[in-house]
Amino acid sequence: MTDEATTSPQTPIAVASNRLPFSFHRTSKGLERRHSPGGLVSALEPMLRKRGGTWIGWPGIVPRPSEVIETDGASYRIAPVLLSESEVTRYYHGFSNRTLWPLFHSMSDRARFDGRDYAAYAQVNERFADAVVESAPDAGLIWIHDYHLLLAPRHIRRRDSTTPLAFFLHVPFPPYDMFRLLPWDREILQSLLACDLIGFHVRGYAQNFLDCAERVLGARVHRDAMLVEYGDRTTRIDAFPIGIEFDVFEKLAANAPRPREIQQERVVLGVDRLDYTKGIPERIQAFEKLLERYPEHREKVVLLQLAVPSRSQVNEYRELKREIDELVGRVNGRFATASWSPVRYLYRSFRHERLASLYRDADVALVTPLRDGMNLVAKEFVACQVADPGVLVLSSLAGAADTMREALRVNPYDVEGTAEAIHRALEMGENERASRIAALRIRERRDDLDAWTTKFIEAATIGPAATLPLADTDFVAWLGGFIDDHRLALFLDYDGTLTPLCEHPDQARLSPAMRQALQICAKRPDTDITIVSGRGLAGVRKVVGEEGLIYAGNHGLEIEGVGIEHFEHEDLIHYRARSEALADQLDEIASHGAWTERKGPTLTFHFRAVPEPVREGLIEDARQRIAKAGYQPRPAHCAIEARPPVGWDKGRAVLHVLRARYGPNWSETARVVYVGDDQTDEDAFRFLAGLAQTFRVGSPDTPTAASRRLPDVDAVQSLLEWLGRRPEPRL
Ligand code: ADQ
Repeated sequence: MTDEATTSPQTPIAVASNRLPFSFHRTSKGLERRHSPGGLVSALEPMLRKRGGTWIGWPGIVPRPSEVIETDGASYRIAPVLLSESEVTRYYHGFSNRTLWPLFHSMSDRARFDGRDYAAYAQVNERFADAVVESAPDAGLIWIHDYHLLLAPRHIRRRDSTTPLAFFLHVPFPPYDMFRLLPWDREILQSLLACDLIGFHVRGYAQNFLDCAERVLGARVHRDAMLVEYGDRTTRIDAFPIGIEFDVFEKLAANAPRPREIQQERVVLGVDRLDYTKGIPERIQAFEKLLERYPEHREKVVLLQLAVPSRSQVNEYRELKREIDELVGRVNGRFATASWSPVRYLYRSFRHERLASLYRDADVALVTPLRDGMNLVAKEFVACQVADPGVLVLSSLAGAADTMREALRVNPYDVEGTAEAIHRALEMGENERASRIAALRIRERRDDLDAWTTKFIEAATIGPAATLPLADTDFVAWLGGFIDDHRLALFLDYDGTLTPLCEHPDQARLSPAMRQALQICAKRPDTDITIVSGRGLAGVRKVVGEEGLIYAGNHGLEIEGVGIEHFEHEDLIHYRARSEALADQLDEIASHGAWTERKGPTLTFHFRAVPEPVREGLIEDARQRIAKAGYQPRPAHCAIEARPPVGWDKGRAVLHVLRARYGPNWSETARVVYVGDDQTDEDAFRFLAGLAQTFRVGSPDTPTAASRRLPDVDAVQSLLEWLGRRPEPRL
């Protein structure tokens, strides 16, 4: 893909969303292509039509062998992603619409968590990612849309590291307390943070995302600059409130004939996809309350509710339809007269021309979702007010409420309050109506769809955001309150943590600056340092060479140092001789630069220098020999450790040090910080979860149980420097 950092307005864009702008339906005459309903398509189709590029998406049907998915006729390329029936069930109806949709709308009681749905979702997302990379090699920007494709960015980034990659979420991003219900919260955040830019409708959602990145992943978050640093990437986070094609709706409204649905009564209009987030039952109840409280509206006002069918395979949606049918029946049964029915409910899709005339001629638009990313209906209504101005009643829980301040705000759960707002809207004088609508129209005309896409694309292609160097404020935020007035028990791995990883362990030396930082910490009377290494005890002592520390060698099987008695795991005695014999056996296969490090009761088989083609075979051979000798083969950095199966690891070693040093109630005395970069440090991270602040050094791609990450050895040095100069506690 292109290397260019910036994108001219003509640069083709790859857009990926669950749905293509049209979907296919099986009819007696074969497959029929229909415009896809919903806000996302309304938003993106005009943009691609104008700019060109590729749209990657699912055509909405599982074709039979004889059926052809016809993708001609658009002014941009279409790349369909085909799904099997079971993928549609699990990825789309399942994880997307039964897990993410309700959860992201903060309706957790409706959310279902099923590992099989998630697995299918992950697999389908990978397929979308492949389709993006393969079908749009010329793209200057890859723009992924919405909650169906949260896991796509990470796969795309793996295959293409240079093209600007951006994500826009059309639904709300939930608060931390809601988001963390998701068993796959980390995976989703990690994937999104492969992007250069993540856009949300409003600032509140962006702030929720920042909270989650910080609290779930331990990422570094800059709230003022709206940046998230995670591993080696910095991602911009921002609010981009979506707009509509204002002039198109305005023109449609100016030219459309009077709709036959509107007769002599005054009209309160609702227009929605049939969805439980849209608050349709609550709205009908509010209208019922209006008629109850203000009888003067009877026979003079109707609620005209249009609902476009949506997700009818999902049970909740079928139930909702039944619920609405019953409610409409109840209200009509209660108030209808021979010449008037209060609620007119039309369950179908309308063409834009018809919608525009209904918006124009309605007296009140009732846009009362229980939660909504933005809500385009509110904006379309405003654009269509070209004649007698109507009144917009808007839910404060829609993203649109953030900017559409001049609307009458309601809490949709407050049925009485909503009834009052409808009454007020119906009674409002022309001057007030005109003033409110004029202000709304000025904003929506200015912040239209074109302005939105331009602003988003500009932000997405501005070039990578700089990573700010770690500052004291970061360490204060992470550790200040945690350590507070306690002693600090600091545990540090050596290779890859205090020194960069080297070809040969002998080359891994402490830099003078790192040594100085270590010495300053070690001198503090309130700090105890333990070096926990996979090296043998004598080896690690020698290479660090500092007095006044505790050393734990062989992953903590041997421990000695200030303030504690020498410790050696009781079973080790049986392994010293066996370890030598195993090392001899491994030496027999140590070709192509592989070698065996003898560390007393344990050993490490290094294969960093071994060329790829022979590596796999060699590793397998070594693993087998290690296992046969009664050791556990454990993966390490370009090496395999042979560990005695004695049920001991770095985690248990840390606990041993803490108890030996501070007694069984060590947590009253000391606060524990552990920093490591290796797979073997994961034992300590898991063990110390909840007991310590743990830092994993290195690539963001490696899964970790640590509470935070540090990008590299330099960051470890900054941490030590801060620990060395932090204020003395009142011990
Ligand atoms: P949706 O949940 O689909 O979109 P919304 O923004 O209201 O919600 O858009 C609905 C679209 O469908 C509008 O363009 C409307 O005109 C159209 N529509 C509704 N009823 C119709 C009917 N009976 N016939 C024909 N058309 C109908 C998601 C998010 C929103 C976000 C958008 C865009 O849930 O919060 O605003 O994406 O980002």
